[in-house]
Amino acid sequence: MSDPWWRHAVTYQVYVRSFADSDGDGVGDLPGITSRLPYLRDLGVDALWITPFYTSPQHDHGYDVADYVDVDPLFGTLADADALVATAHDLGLRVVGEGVEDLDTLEALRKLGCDEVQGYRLCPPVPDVELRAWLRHQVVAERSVAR
Ligand SMILES: [Ca+2]
Repeated sequence: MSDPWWRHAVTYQVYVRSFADSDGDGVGDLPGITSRLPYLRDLGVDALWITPFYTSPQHDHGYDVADYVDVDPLFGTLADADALVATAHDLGLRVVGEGVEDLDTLEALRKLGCDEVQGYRLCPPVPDVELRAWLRHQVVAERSVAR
């Protein structure tokens, strides 16, 4: 069985709206994140997990997406997203894109160069009973490895 990179990575989740504001409008944005990537790398971060930055009416702080394949002007442009991913990779950081609700989003995040993607389309929430069973299985597996 393969051992994926993210199993051992320090992953920093960035909430775009609040992380870093590059233009002084009071809202964090993609260029703001890009400007702080060296700082995150110096902290020992291996990967950046970026919350949704797609076009949205912003009733739910960007999670109410109107267009999964474009950047909300509040957060920047597609060119800003390209620059963020390219800069992250230049610094040796991996990028996780969030909000894969359909195949168009998956393709758009892959085109940007995201190393991993996450979202309901790929991994819908697990029912409580299944999650408890999975956690029990993990604990048993860890105990048997420790012996
Ligand atoms: Ca801003």
